[in-house]
Amino acid sequence: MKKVYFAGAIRGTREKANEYKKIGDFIEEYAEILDKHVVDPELSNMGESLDKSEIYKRDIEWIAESDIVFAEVTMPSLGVGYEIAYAEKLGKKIVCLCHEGVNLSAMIHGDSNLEVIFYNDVEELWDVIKERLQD
Ligand code: 6IA
Repeated sequence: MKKVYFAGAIRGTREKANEYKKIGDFIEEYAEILDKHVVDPELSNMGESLDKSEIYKRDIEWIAESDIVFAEVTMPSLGVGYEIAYAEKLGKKIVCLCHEGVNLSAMIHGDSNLEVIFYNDVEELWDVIKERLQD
């Protein structure tokens, strides 16, 4: 079973937390999500109550351990941008998921190492997520 790192805004905003949950539930039918807290809608925008350097260390270890990174990039988040760049340096496969109509940063949309998929409803993502988990 593939290991997935899921990046989604925490401090930025939890506005899309319900969508992270739906996407996370779908991914979990086919793969293991290492950082399950990000897809937990109960997580407040203060994040987990772990020490910040422990969170950092654990998250970058999980990125290194993952086979693929899915990053929900609809909402601006410093942490998500950092994680994408970190995963790219490790040569990870990275799939960015973004709501249609968002003026996405050129540092994400302009990076040819990243795949960016635009969607209106999360259901539109199921086929592509399944495919990427099978590659
Ligand atoms: O800048 P953001 O908080 O929006 O960054 C979100 C991204 O960074 C997510 O993909 C997470 O994997 C990671 N991340 C950022 N903060 C945390 C966190 N608690 N717990 C787990 N993962 C995190 C933050 C609060 C803590 C300093 C007490």
